[in-house]
Amino acid sequence: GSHVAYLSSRKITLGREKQTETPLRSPVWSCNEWDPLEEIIVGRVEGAHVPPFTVEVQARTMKRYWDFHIYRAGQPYPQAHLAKAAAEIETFCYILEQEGVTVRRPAIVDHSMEYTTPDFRSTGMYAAMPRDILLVIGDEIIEAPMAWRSRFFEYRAYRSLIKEYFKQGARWTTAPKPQMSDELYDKNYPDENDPNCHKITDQAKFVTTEFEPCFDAADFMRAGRDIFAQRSQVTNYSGIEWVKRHLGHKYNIHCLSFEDRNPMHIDTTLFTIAPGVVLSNPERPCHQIDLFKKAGWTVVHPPYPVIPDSHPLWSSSKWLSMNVLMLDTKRVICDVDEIPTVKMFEKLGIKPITLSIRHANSLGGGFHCWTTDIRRRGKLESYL
Ligand code: DAV
Repeated sequence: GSHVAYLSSRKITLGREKQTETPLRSPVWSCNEWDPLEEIIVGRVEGAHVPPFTVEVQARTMKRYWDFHIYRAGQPYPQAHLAKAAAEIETFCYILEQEGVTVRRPAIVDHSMEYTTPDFRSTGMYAAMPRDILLVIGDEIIEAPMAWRSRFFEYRAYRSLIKEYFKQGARWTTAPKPQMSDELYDKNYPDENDPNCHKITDQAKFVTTEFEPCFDAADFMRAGRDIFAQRSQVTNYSGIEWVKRHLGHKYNIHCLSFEDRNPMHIDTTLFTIAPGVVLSNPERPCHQIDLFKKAGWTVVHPPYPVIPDSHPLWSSSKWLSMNVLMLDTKRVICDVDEIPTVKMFEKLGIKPITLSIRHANSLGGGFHCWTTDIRRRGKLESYL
């Protein structure tokens, strides 16, 4: 009797020791954009739908693509184009695997389904850009609240993956769900042809208000203990404040601003590619660039993109050319046709691994947008 009791109490003690001394090693770990990449999520083309042309989508859409969005709202993107994009993304996954990276994919979800909340009604968009929605900080996955109504339920495509990572030891947070009621949007926001457009954006006005916190994960750029954020069309100040308070004293969140009339996602504007090296978009100067210079960082201005005007980019600028994916500080995935950018990396002593995802670019993202880090080998460090 006593022998059994002894064994079982010892078991309990051992169990406790195990919990405190060797916590589960999280499968999720990424602190910056350049540590050696081990595992990644690559987005999906399948099921992509054009979002309803709401005020927040319109604010970010170039006039030449308004008709496209108005006629196709709630419909699939052109099928022949999607087929090409899907093939490009399969090749991208294959190349990543060849480079030793484990590739995971979101689920296939019906984004055409209409949903109604007490505050709004919409159809969905896609699960193409995991960088927009999943913010990985250390061992934690944060699901961003988003700001487009068409992206409210986008997290669903990632839930089976996230639950798997959670079971294996990752931390998992979902930021406060916004209501996305009319108060979150400035319905009088001027479009790019409005003569008041420049005046208003110069006063730092955006299509989203401060009604409630909202942010997209892609408005954050990680460099260890320093994280760079921007107020954009989809990330408001209270959204940045939420991230700051949530992460606490271990991290410095720097709110940066740029010469950019229509900001959305920082990764075509400012990109930390290595310890002490930052790409800064020459067309969108950073008002706080001295922060990097004073810390001894090298500020590199990447060359202008060369993608022709004839190629449709329905939801982004051409600066996807600098939206690259670092496999480590010596290897980068970049666009085969963006030759000036390829040459820039070669000059920096970084080996370009090139391919084209031009049809996938049309959906609004480059290699960085199309992915999100799950695991990079490295430590949480201070580089600034
Ligand atoms: O430069 O238009 C593209 C969005 C990247 N996720 C731009 C931002």
